[in-house]
Amino acid sequence: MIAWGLTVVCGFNGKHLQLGFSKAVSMKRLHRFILTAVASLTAVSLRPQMVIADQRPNIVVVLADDLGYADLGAQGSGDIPTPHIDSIARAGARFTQAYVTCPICAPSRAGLLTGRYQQRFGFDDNGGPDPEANFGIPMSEKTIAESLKAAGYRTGIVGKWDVGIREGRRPNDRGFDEFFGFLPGVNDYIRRDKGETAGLLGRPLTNGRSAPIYRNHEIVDEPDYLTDAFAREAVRFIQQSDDRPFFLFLPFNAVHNPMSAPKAYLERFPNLQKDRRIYAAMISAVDDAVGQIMQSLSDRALDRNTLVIFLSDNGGASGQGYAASSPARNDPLGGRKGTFWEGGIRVPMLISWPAKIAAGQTLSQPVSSLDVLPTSLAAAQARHLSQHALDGKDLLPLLLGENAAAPHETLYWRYHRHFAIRESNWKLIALENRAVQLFDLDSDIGETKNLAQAHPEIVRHLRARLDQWAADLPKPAWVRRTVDAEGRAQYVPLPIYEPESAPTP
Ligand SMILES: [Ca+2]
Repeated sequence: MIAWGLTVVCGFNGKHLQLGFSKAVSMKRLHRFILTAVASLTAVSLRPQMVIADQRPNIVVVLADDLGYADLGAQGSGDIPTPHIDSIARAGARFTQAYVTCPICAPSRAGLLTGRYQQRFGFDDNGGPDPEANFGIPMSEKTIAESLKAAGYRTGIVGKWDVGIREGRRPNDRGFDEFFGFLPGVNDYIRRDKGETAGLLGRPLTNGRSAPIYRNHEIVDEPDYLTDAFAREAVRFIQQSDDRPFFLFLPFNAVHNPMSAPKAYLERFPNLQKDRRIYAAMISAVDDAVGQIMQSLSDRALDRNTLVIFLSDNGGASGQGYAASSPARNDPLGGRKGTFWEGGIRVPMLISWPAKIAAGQTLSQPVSSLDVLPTSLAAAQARHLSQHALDGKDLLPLLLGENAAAPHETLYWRYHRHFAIRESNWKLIALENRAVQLFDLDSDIGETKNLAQAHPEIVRHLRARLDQWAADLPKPAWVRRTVDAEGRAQYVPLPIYEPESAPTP
């Protein structure tokens, strides 16, 4: 690959803006050009065309599913080593207070992909088992992939889509050039007939619920353990990179139910009990996948100029009711997936970009999955196609050490008629038909002491902020339903409703 040209670097408020346009000229293309010129016996003055090397970074966003807050080496896990995922933190920054916008999968992913609170477009809930007409990110919203594609990026997604089933709402319809993965929120990790030979342990889904694996619009046969298959396809996407920078979104379904892992990963954890062992093996497979991706970037000398973001779509699903089989750990946080306590919405978040971001940072400013889009677009110097105001913030000033101020004054959550809000050290949770709860996260990260009665003025202030935020929101565009044995639609409650979910007042 030969690139002639120059890079234009200019200051923007003393910041990091780099303008790059262009295309590198491949040897193949140059060779073809020379042959054509000679063959035509035309006198050609071979003069390198003046082009400008594209300095924009590649962007890789890795999203784990239901990962426990404590279940990475970088987060202090003592029994699940994750050296490859940890390497992102070592090479860049680890956020200790990163939030997602919902404690369940699909709404959280919709917020990340649009940079806007998903409630602004009625995406409050997961979809049901059927491809409901309304389910998905509406076309009135623009995704991160649509904007990066418009800016000249090659875009790919490998993994669990979960934000639209029907035609018109699928990855190839929403800005992704290439899609490998499945559409709904849950899937088996291995084809059932392959389970025995692969040494699969754990709990496959019931018959008939496995979702097809797609390569773009075609259903393909996938014999490998799904996390391994996603690693393979992510590496393939990187290896096929061309003159353009790329955006690779890698939303794993690991470590979501059903808990299952092949022997090769299970054997790494001989001393763990069964459920924790399977869960650890599933994380270890994700860690291997991240390792393969980082190696692939390194092999192509792309590692320094690639922005890598790792986070989970919600907290670990450990405990009673919702996903009892998941032995995730969210400590020291209280609550779990499906709740507004920190264990449901605070997630590990790691960001590296060795060419720009200093290594080894630990940042405690509250940030959000909403920030992935504006941060990525800022790094890519790309304009967002949406006409709507973003809720996410560009984290580059914070990551580059230019501005240590917390990017968000307030963070909000809504799930149907349940709400939460965080402002400075205060967190208020207002669940329907339940007494309001107020926690001081600085002194009580586990949310064990309800201070609502001790600080009525703070409760009033936060309620007013919540009301103000919620006033403009539409109603949820659909309600998640399932069908009972007699074919009747039934609402699927989340544990956010369960009285036992409540921490001790
Ligand atoms: Ca999830």
